[in-house]
Amino acid sequence: MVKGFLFDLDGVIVDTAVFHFQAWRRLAQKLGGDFTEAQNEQLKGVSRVDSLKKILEWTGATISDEEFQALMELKNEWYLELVIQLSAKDGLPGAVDFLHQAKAQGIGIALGSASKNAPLILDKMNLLPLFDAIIDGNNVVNGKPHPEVFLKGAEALGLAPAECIVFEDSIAGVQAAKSGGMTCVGIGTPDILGGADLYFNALGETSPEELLRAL
Ligand code: B16
Ligand code: MG
Repeated sequence: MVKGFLFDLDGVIVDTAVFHFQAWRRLAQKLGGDFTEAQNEQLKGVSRVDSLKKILEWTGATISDEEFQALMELKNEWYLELVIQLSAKDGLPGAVDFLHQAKAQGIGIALGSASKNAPLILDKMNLLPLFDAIIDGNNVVNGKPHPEVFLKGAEALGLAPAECIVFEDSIAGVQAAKSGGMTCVGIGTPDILGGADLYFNALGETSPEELLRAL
C-alpha cells in the first residue's frame, strides 16, 4: 500500500530545468563549445559536479581542479540569477495543487532532489511547510542514478521503499527510483524517459486519489 510520495524538484514541481540548461550552455559557450537539447536530457537530475564533467567531455576542454571549482561556482551564480525571479506562481501545471491534495489525504511527502539549491527554491515558492522531509544534494554522497536520495527520503518518512511513489522527470532519476525499489511515475514521455511505471506530462493530468486507485 502506498503511504508516501517522493518528489523530484526540478522538472516535476518547478521548471528550473530551463534555467539549468541556459546556465550550463552559457558555460559551455565560454569554454568554446556548445551542446544540444537532446544532450541536455543527460544532465537532468545529475549533480553539479557530474554535469560539469559531462560538459568538459562534450566541449573537449581540459582545466585544472581550481578552474573546475571556479566554473561550478560561476554556473551556480548564473543559475541563481534566474532562480531569484521565481515565485509561488511558477509551479509546473497542477504541481502545487497536487502537493496540497496529497497533504490533505495524509500522504507522507518528501523531496528527493539532486539540487543543493532545493531549500531556497521551495522557500521562494512557499512550499516548505508541505514537506515532511527534504533530502537534496546537500544530504547525499551518491548522486542519481544511485538510489540514495530516495532511500533516505523513504526512511525519513518511516516507510519502506515499496510503500512510496517517486515522481521524476529525468533518466537518471527514474533509474534511481527503480533500483531503490519504488514505483516511479515519469513526468514526460516514455520515448525520452524509459523505465517508469506510468507517465504524465505534468502532475495536473492526475491526482493523488486517482494514482492510489490505479497503483
Ligand atoms: P544544483 P533535481 C537537479 O535537480 C537538476 O535536474 C540538475 O540539472 C542539476 O544539475 C542538479 O539538480 C544539481 O543542482 O546545481 O542546484 O545543486 O531534478 O534532482 O531536482
Ligand atoms: Mg528533475
